[in-house]
Amino acid sequence: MLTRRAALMGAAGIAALPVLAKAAKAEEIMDTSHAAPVDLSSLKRIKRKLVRPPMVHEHEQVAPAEPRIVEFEMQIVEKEIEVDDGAHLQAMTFNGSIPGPMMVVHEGDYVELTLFNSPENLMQHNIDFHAATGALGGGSLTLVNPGEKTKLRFKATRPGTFVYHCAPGGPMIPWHVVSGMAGCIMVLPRDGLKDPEGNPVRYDRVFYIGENDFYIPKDENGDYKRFADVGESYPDTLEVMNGLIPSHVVFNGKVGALTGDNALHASQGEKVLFVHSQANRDTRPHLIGGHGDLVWERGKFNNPPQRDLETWFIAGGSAGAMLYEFLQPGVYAYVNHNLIEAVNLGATAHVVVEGDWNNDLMEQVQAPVEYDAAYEGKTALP
Ligand SMILES: [Cu+2]
Repeated sequence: MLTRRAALMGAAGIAALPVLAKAAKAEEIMDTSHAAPVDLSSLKRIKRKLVRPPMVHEHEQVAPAEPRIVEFEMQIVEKEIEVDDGAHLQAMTFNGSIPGPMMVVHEGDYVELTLFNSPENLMQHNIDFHAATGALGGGSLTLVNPGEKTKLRFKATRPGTFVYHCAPGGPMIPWHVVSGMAGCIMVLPRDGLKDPEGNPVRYDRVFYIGENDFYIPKDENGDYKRFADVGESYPDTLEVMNGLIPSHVVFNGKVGALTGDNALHASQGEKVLFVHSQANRDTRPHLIGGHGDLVWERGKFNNPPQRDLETWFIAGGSAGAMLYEFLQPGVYAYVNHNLIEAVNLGATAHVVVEGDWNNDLMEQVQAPVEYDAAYEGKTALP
């Protein structure tokens, strides 16, 4: 382990040194070994295998029984990804994906996560759950060196969608987050979601959209720089990060991750729950051609959802949820409605919906055709 850590310090440069020292100290302060033991032996255990976003693992919308201990495993993977043509990011990821996989439990359940920091990695990592209580969201109990694993259990006491992210200390925190280390957990009410009147709400599918701002440095010719590993990428990336102007703003790790051949699919009449997280920066999702039927803008299910929103707000460091029943077939664009970020920087997804067109909701009464400007159209002007 010492060799790995020494290698890391060499690679990341002296800038990272005090930060690592600080992180290690925080870990030492958090000694919980003298706390009274808790007996959870009567609780049922269930294992959930995490899947790659935008998909979400199998789960019940209404909890079937008493609270359970829900076991998850995640592996931290540092790897290079191509965010756009010629734009490579030395990424840090939960389970190899950006965003990290979405976890689903019910209020009152216990989340038990085994976190593996792969021996091929260079960095220390941990996990801070916004859904958890104490120890910096679990961050100060989960700091692992490359080649180490740890297991954390926390009780999911508040229903809602919550971000989780890596937070190993000091400037490592924003860097790991904007390198991809963030995901989301959804804690459902035990009896499922409800509309503003308290009536049960069910969804037919869930899509998990994780939005990221990336800060990829350029060389003197204006080309994106490519680095040998995360450590080497740090000093230049830090400079771009501190300018607060992202090179990319994307959904699910790269430009085009959810468009074209990678588009999301749904059917007319299906109710789709969109969970949207942004761990670092504010955003404003909008479904072009649709609406937010029910929107838990701040993602917390004890608050009644808002109806019929056109655009909603996800505060940086949070996850929100929106439910929409698709009424028309066709291609919908789900965007960050800062349209520069959506179109020029990457934050766009497509939803392809199968079904039969409803002329009552919309009809093309006249297809585009040339007209005689000498006679027509004049009366349209004021
Ligand atoms: Cu990390």
